[in-house]
Amino acid sequence: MQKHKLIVSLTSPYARKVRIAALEKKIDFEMVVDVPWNDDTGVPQKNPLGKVPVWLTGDGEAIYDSRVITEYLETIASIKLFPDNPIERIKVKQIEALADGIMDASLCLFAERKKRPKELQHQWWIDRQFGKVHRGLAELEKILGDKMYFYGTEFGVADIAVISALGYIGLRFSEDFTWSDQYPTLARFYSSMMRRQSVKETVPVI
Ligand SMILES: N[C@@H](CCC(=O)N[C@@H](CS)C(=O)NCC(=O)O)C(=O)O
Repeated sequence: MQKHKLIVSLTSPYARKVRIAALEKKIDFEMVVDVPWNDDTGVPQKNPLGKVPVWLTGDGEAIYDSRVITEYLETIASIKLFPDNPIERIKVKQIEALADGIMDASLCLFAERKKRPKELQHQWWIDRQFGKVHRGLAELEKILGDKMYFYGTEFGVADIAVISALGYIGLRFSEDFTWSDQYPTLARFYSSMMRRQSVKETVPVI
């Protein structure tokens, strides 16, 4: 059986989610950088959707979509990042889905505003995506309140997903959207999470 591998790009917030989870769980894995936007990418051979992250198990099986991978990792390591109780688990997965949705909208915004020529950009689409980001962040502020973690008293997948979403917004929109000024509760959360080694060492880089 070979070592587990994780195919990533270093800016992907979804890949960051999985990297943080695997580091927290102390899983021994090899990280392989393969940018899915490059012409020579091998990602579509592992994931027909052509997206990272992709987790390759020791048997060579490809597992994709970060939400599926975080569930999978729960089955191979004893350190837990989800509650066992199915109803409580849904609460965590709901926050993970919200953070992932903020990432989805942020990626759409990045593609529309930074990759599409200015004259072809669609303001209606941009406003719609910003609406999702702002409503999502406001909801996350409400959920966190004065707590330290998004669920319960221990660090888990909900925290990891929110960290990854916030890190991505900071990476892509630092010139015109300072999320930390507008969402101080999330800013307090992010800076306290930055003390964790897994969070520090996965900060996105261009
Ligand atoms: N729902 C997927 C989203 C993954 C995703 O969109 N990854 C981006 C990188 S941030 C990607 O690979 N995009 C390439 C493409 O869409 O062709 C997940 O959670 O893993």
